[in-house]
Amino acid sequence: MATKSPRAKNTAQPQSLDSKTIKASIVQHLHCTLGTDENKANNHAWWKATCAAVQEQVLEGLRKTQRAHYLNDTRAVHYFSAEFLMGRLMSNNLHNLGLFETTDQALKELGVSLTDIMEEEPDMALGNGGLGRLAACFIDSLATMDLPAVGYGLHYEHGLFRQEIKSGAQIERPDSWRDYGNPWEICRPESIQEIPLYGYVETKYGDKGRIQKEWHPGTIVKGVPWDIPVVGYGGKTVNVLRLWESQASDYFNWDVFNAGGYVDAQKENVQAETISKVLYPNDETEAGKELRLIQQYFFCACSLKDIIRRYKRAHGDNWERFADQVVIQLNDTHPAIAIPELMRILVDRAEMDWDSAWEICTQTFAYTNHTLLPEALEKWPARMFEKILPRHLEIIYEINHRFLDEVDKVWPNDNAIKSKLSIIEEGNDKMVRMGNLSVIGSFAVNGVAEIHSRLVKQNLFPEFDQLWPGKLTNVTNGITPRRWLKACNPRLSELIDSKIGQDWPVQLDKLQGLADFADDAKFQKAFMQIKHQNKVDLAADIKALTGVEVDPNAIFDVQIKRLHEYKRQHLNLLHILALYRRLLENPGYAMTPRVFLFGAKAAPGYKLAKDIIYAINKVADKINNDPRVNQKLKVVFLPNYRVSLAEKMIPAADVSEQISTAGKEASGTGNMKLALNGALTIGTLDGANIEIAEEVGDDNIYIFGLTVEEVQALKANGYNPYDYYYENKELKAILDWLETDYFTPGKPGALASLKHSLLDGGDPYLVLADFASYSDAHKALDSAYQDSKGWARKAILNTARMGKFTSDRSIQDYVDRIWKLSSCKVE
Ligand code: Z16
Repeated sequence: MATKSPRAKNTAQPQSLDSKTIKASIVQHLHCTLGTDENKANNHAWWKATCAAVQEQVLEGLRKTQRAHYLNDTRAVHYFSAEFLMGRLMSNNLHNLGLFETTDQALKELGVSLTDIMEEEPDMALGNGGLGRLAACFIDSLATMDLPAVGYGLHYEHGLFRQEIKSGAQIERPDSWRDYGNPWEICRPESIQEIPLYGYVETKYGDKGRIQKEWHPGTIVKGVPWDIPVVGYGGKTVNVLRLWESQASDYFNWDVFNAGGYVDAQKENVQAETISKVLYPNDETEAGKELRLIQQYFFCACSLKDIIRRYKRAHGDNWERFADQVVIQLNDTHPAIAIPELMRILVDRAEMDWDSAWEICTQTFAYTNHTLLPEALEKWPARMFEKILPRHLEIIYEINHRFLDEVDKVWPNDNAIKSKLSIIEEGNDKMVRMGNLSVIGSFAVNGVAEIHSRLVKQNLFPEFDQLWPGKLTNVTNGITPRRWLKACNPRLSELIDSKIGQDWPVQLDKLQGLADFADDAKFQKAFMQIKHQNKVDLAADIKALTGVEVDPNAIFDVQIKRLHEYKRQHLNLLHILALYRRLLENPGYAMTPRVFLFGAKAAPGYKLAKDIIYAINKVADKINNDPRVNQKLKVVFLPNYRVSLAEKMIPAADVSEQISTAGKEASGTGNMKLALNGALTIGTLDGANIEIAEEVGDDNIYIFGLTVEEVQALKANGYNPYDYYYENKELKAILDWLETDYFTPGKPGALASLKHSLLDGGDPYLVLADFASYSDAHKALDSAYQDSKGWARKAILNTARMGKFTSDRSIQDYVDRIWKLSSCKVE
C-alpha cells in the first residue's frame, strides 16, 4: 500500500494575474525585447515574448526566495550532478505559476496558439536519460516543497546529440539548444570562479615542522555561472539551477599558454573552452577520457567555491557550522572529485588539521548509486589523475591510507579485503575507484529502488555495509506529477480534478480516490475516451514524423528508454517477429491490432545497440508495408527520443514495456510515468517494477521472466542459449530469419549480429531464456484488452495507485533520512 505522502506544504494556484495584464506584457516584450510587432511576429517571436513575460514573474519569485533564504540563514541541499535533463520549461513554469490557463487565454485573444508556440522551445537536453531526468524531477520537488536547494552542473554548449534515422540507421547530429538564445537563463558574471588544473605540488616545511603543500597549477580556467530559475508548484519558492560554463582566463591565455617552459605540457592540455562544450553521450559506460575528468573537476570546484563564498558571507572563517549549513548530494560518482577538493580547500588553504577536515567532509557528502553494471563504475588511471590533479591524487592516497588502517582494525592482516575496499586498484596501471571513494567520503549512500539497494548492500559493497551498518540505505526514485501528468496529459488531469479536486499534484496519494470509480461505467468511458484522444493526437504526430499511419484503435505498446542490451529492446523485437510469423502462418491468428512504438538513442560507440536500432527499423519497414499483416501489426521507431517527445507518447500509451534482465535496471522512472498515465506494465521483477507491482496489485500488471535469484542460479549452472534455440522452434525460426535478406533485400546478414550476440555471444542478458515467458505474458495481456471494461478498470487502478512514486515522496525520504532539512516559506 502507498506510504504516507508528504504533508501539504503548498496549495495550488497562487498568483492571479489576469489575461489582460499578461497580454499587455507579451505585447510589450514583442515590441521592446524582440523588436517586432503583432503583424510580423512568427511563432518563434511569440514564444520568446511569452517567455520574457513569464520570466518577469519567475524573477520576482526568485528575488523573494533568495531574500527569505538569506534572512533565515537556512541549511540547504546542493545537488551535484553532471546532468540535468530539463526538457522544455514554458509549460512547466506556466503550470507551476498557476498561469497556464490565463496565458492560453491571453494568447488566444492575440490570435496565437499556446500549444503551437510551445513547440518552438528547444529541449534543454543536458543529460542522457534516467539519471539526468531524475535530477530535473528532484529540483522541481525541492522547490515545490519550499526546501532550500541549489542544483549544480555543467552548462554544456551541446546537449545530447540529435538523432536522425537514415535508411534505418542512427546518425548523430549536434544539438544546438542555445543557438537562438535561452530565455530562461541569467548569466552571473559577478560570481565567476577561477579553477586551477595541471601543474605540480610543492612541499614546504612551515613552523613547528608542519608540512604544507602548495599546488602550482599549470593553467587556470574561468567558470561562468548561468542560473536557471526552478519554479515550485504554487509559484512561491523559486530555487536556482546553477550551470558552469568554461572560458579561458587571462592567465590561461597569456601567462602560461605562451610560457616557454610549459609548451610541451600545454600541447596535451585541452583548451579551456572545450571543457563545457559537449555532454558525453554514454550512459552506463565509462569512456575514461581525460576531458571527462576535467569536466567533473571543473564543475565541482566551481560549485564548492560558490558554496564556500556564500557560507563565509554568513559565518566568516569559522568552519564549525559548515556541515550544519551545507549538505551535498552526489548524483552518482561523477561529482565524487568534490570530496578530495573539499579536503584540499580545508587542509591546504584553510590550514585545518586532517582529522577536523575529514570530519567536516564526511558530514557534508552523501552519495547516490544508480547502477550495478561494472562497465559503468568509474575508474580513472592514477597517472591521468596525477597529471590533471596532482594534489588531489596525494589527498586520495592519504584518505586511502587512513581508511585501510581502519579496515585493518576490523579485518587484521586481511589483504584480500584491503585490496577489494581500497580506493586504489593495484596493477600495471593503478586506477582510482570513484565508487569506493564516494562510499568512504560520505555519511550516507543510497540505491534508487528497494531491490537495487539490497543488491548494492549484498553484492556491490557488502564489506562497507558491515563496516558502517546503516550507512547504506534506499530511497526509491520518483517523478514529478506536475510535468508527467498535469502538464503532459491535460485531458486526464481535468477529469481527475473533476472527481477528486485539484490538489493531487502536490498530494499524489489522493489519486487513490479514483479507485472508487474504477468500476463506474461512465468514468471508465471518460477515462478510455481520453486515452483514445491522446492516441489520435499521437497518431497525427507519428504520421507527420515518419509518414506511417497507425490506427488509434490498436493497442499502443510503448518502449521508450536508452538503447541497451540489458533493457532488451531486442526481446521486444523478437516477440514482434513471432507475431509477424504467426500472422503469416495463420492469417486468422487471434490478436488485437497492435502498434509497437519505440524511442531510443544508442551511445554513438555502442555497435550492437546501433545494430538493434537498425534491425527495429528494417523489421518495421517490412511489416508496415506488408498488406497481409499491417491491419493487425505496425512497428514505429520514433526518431530523436527526448523529454518533449516522451510528453506526447506517455499519455497515449496502453502498454508499458519494462523488460530488463532482473537485477540490471536500478530503478527505472519511465515505468512510473507510463503507469501514472494509465498504461499497463509488462515487465520483469526488476528495479521499481517490483514496487509498482506491490502498489497496483498483481491483477493490474503483467509480470514475467526470471527473478534475480533465478538469473543468478541459471548463470551459476552454465547458461547455454543454444538450449533455448533448439528447444523452441518459433525462436529458432525467428533467429534464422534474421540471417536471411528478408528484411534487408539484397543484403543478407545485415541483421545477423543480433542473432550472433544471442547465440555465440552467450546472450549475457538472457533474452532467449525469458522469451517464452514474455510471449505468454503478451498473450494474457492481449486477451485482457478484449475485455474493455476489465482493461479500463486496470488502467484506472494504475493511475489511482501510483501516489508513492511522486518525486515529492522521494525528496521527503531524502529530507527525513539523509539531508535533515527544514522547509522555508517564502513571503
Ligand atoms: C543513468 O541514467 C542511470 C544509471 C547510470 O549509472 C547512469 C545513467 Cl546516465 C539510470 C538507471 O539506469 C535507471 O535505472 C535509474 O532509474 C536512473 O538512473 C535514475 O536513478
